[in-house]
Amino acid sequence: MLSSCEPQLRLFSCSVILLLLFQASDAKRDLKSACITCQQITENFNKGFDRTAKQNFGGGNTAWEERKLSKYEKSEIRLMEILEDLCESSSFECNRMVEEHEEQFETWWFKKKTKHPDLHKWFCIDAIKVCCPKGTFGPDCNACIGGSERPCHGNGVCDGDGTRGGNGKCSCDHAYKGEFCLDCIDGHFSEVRNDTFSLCSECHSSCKTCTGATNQDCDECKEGWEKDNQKACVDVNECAKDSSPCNEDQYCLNSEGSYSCKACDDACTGCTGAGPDECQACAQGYQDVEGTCTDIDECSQSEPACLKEHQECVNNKGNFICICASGYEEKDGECVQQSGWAFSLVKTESGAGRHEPIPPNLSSPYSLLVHHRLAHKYLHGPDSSYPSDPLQP
Ligand SMILES: [Ca+2]
Ligand SMILES: [Ca+2]
Repeated sequence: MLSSCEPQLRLFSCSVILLLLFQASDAKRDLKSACITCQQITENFNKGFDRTAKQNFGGGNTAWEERKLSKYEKSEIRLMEILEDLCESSSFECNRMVEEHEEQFETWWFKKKTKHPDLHKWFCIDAIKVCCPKGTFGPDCNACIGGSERPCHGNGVCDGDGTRGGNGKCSCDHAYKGEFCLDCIDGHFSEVRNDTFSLCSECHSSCKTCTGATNQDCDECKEGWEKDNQKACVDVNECAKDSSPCNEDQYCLNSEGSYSCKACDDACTGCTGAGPDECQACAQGYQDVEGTCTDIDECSQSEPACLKEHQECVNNKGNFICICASGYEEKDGECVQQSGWAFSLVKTESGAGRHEPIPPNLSSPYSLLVHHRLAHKYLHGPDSSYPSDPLQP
């Protein structure tokens, strides 16, 4: 029993169990990622090989330098320089793989390089067996579905292709489906098809399914399209139907395979298109002027629009408003002479803003000093004396 274990032993047992669980769940992914790591290592090896070819050559061409160079070319020093730069220091898996197989690199460098110049094949596939040749997958490097020459018949990606992992099944490219990626998906038709080759092309945009490329080759039309006399799929004009599919304050705009509803102009009550000249009737506050619904200027009619005393009329699009004239304010629905003080954000001499009381009918531009004198009297009474600095009373 674990509970009867010595603490150290218990810790050890737990670690082993966790490690086994971890390994089991990650084994499948590891097989693929180990190959990717190995691939990167061999790519970096080739880069390092090119880099060191230039590095230790001073550019001279004396016999001594050339002898030195040829000695360096196949030297252990050069191998070590290449091995040093194979992995990012943060990549645990890469560094582990290089350390674990350092001897393999030496073997290849000194004995196998001439006969087996492809390091990826020699190292990743044949020596440490973490990769497979292209078009094959899994522990035994079996051929992908569709064969190793053209996995998935050239229309998809084979799971685990080139690694010791995966299951060899195909993820088909767009337009293809089926275990072998030879069938066409909906909206596509087969141009060429035999046991090993398939070419699927897109149907005409009006077809749901089809046998060819034009709108006459549709088996079935897409929504928004219908067959005409020649059995071709053509656009349905939704806007020409007896009952419009749009709301009353919208007009209908037909499009290929669809339609849209757009808002009428503000000047219209119902419309047949965009703008105030496409109205079925003019909205309230507008009148027809030569076929265009135009705002009525209520303020310039012979009959005054605003009837109360001291009112002014302001025209707006589609309506008008009555406001109290300058110096008057609204009180209980009437315009009465302004008596109170308003507060306004004014700019002080220092450039800052502050709320100051302003007297009624004070028209700008006005003297800041006069304003402050008035403000001071408002705050401290009409008989108060005015301080020297208006901004710091
Ligand atoms: Ca349409
Ligand atoms: Ca108006």
